[in-house]
Amino acid sequence: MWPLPKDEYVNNGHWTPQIYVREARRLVGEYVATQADCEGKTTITDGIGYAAYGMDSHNCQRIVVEREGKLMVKNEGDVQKGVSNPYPVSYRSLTPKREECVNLLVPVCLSASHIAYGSIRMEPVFMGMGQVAGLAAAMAGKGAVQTIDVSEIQRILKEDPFLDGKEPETLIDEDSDFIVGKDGWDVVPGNGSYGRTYLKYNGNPIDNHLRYNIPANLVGEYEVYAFQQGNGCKETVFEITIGDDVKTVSCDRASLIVEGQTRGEWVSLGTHTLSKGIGGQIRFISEEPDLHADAVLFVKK
Ligand SMILES: [Ca+2]
Repeated sequence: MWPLPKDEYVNNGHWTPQIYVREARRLVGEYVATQADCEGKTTITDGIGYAAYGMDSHNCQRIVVEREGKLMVKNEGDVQKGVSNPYPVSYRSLTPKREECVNLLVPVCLSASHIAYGSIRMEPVFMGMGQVAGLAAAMAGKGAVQTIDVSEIQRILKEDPFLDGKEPETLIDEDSDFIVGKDGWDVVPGNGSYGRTYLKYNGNPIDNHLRYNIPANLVGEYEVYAFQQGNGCKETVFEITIGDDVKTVSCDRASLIVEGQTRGEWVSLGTHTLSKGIGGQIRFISEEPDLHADAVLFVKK
C-alpha cells in the first residue's frame, strides 16, 4: 500500500478533506445523453462542447462465483469501451425539463445515462460545460434557460473562446486545405499523434514536399507551434518561410519533454510576424525515411 503523501494536506493529517466522487445522482433533463451519442449515432445540432473519453466505469462489487466445483472471487461491473471520435454534448443535457424548472443549469451532474456519463465526465468537458452554463445564465437573465439562442453560444465559443476579445488559436491538422503536397503522404492512426492521426511520408521521393500554408487572414505577431510525437522522428527540421525570409528550427526527439497523459508535445517554432498580402509556409524536413508531420498551431501574441 502507498503511504499518505508527506507534502499534501499537511494540516489534515495528510488526508484529503474531500473524497473523490466519480458519479452520483444526475439531472434528467430536456435531453439525456446516451451511448448512441458517444458512438456518433445521433445528430446533435445544439452541441456546446465535445467529449471524447472512452465509456469507462469501474467495478461495482466483488462477488463469489462457483466454477468447476470451486468457489472464486470475481470483480463485477467493469465497463471499458472506447469511442471512435469526439462527439458533441447537447445544451439540453444541461437544462431541466422546462415544465419542472426554468432557472437551473447543471454542468457537472448533467443529464446523461450511466454509460454516457462514464465518457463525458472528464475535467476538460466540465470546464467547457461550466463556461457554457455561465454564458447561458447571463443570456437567460430572468427568462427560461430552455429558450435561449444556442447558436449564439456556439458563435461566442468559436469567435471569442476565452471571452477576452483575443483572436482564437488557429489549428492546422491533417484534414486542412492549408496543407498542400499531400499526395506522397498517408494519413495514419497515431499512438501519440495530435488527434487520432498524423501524416506519414510514403517514400515517393518526388512528393517529399509537404507544405503547411499559413492562412492569409493571420496578421500580426504569432507564436507558432508544431506537435511532435514522443515516438516520432529523431530529428525534424521546420523550415518557416514568410515572404523572402526563411528560418529553420530543429526539434530533437531526445530533448522533447512530454508530460502528463499525452504521448506528444507542442514545440515552439518561435514568434513570427505575419503581414497582409505576404504569404508563408512551413515545411517538415527529416533525413529519416518515415518522416512524420502533424498539427501546427498559431497563437496571437
Ligand atoms: Ca493530427
